[in-house]
Amino acid sequence: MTNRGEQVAGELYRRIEALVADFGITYQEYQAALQWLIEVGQAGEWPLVITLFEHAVEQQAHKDRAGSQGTILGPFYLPGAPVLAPPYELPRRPDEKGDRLLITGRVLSADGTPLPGAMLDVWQSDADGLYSGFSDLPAGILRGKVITGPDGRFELRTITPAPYTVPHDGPFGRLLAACGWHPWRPAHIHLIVTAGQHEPLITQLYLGTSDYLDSDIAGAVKDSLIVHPQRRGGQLAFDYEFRLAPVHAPVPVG
Ligand code: MBD
Ligand code: FE
Repeated sequence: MTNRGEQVAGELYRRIEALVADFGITYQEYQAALQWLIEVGQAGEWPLVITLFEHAVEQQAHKDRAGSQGTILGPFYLPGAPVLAPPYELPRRPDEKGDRLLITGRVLSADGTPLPGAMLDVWQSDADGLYSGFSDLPAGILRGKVITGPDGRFELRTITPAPYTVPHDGPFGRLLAACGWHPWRPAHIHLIVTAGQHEPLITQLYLGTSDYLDSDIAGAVKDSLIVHPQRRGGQLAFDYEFRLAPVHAPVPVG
């Protein structure tokens, strides 16, 4: 028996050998690929490139999990966002662009039991598709934590995010252009929902009006994650229920 590392690395090696043979890869193409790999590293774009494969791992990891579907974490999560105070509103600039958006909903256990005191850690881009901490946006903008009330309910005010282009002015963008792929993700809001005795739910909610729902460059859209905000007065609003998988305590032995 060989170990798992050898099995996986060995298979990767054989698949690349086969790819070179099948496509008749030339020395020129090999040199170009080598140069591209080096430049991805120099530009600090590996986290971005690797994110494009996260959906495959996520689907594998959670295929048998009870409760709501989740999706990928992506490269722009920052731990340590503040717990906000009610009435919950993600920190924004006074002149923040975008439609006002009210998100209401509940956090439940997979069997429907409400989960009071659950936490939603939320982050999103602004109306120009920029994330604080990874752009010139002031630190902490459009990031924060919300706690559910006694019946598992929460309300959060924010603004609608815009579709997002992954950075495409560097080596990653050159690959996209060479392949004829667009660099867009549909408009989305990221959340990690946690509660005691339950598995964290890492997810994203996608605006049903957004472009690119069928062609997300990150391959991370699922039908159950698409929401359809309705106009209510001066704002958009939608409701969503998150159902978390219980963690089963190990059966004590003896
Ligand atoms: C994003 O905002 C994102 O969520 C992912 C997965 C990849 C690039 C940018
Ligand atoms: Fe994102």
